Amino acid sequence: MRLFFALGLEEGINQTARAQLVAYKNRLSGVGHAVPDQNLHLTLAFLGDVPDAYIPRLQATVQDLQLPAFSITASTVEVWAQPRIVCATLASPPQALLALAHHLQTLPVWPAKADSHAFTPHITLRRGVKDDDALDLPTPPAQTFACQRFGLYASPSSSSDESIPRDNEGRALYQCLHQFSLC
Ligand code: 3AM
Repeated sequence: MRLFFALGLEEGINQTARAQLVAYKNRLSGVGHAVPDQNLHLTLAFLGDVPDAYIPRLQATVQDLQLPAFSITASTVEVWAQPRIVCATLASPPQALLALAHHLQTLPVWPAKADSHAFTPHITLRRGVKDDDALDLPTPPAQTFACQRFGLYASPSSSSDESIPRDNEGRALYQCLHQFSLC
């Protein structure tokens, strides 16, 4: 299964912030295509294809991490050429977020896929952005999210996979396999 750890940003206290970010994402019509509302997340570590037999050990290892909760403020928007996305970014990522991501990227049981880019926390809002799409994006309203838990998510390995859940527009949805609490 193709797996990644992410902040789902779905804690009850985040409802207003999440709704505002969703509204902002959906307002940028004409700039690529919006990710489904339910898929909004901040990736902490992308593990790639993990054999099912490893998943219980992965969960047990992560369950034992005792790492602190924190909050993040998404206040800036960026357009990245590779991959072609619009994303919300953090002006100052907290140290606790960077430490959590580092732990999850370096688990001995299944280290994350090496990435040529430095880890830059971001929330993908739209994909398939073209070069001249993204000029003059409106500034997003700054949104603060409490991060009290994170999840292990499965993403489809191929767009034609018929077993994966989809929204009512047929877009593939990530599946949260397990949630982990921060202290
Ligand atoms: O939406 P974001 O960028 O947070 O980009 C993919 C997405 O993250 C990322 O994993 C998340 C769920 O699919 N991803 C996919 N393939 C990747 C790869 N080979 C990857 N990240 C790093 N390396």
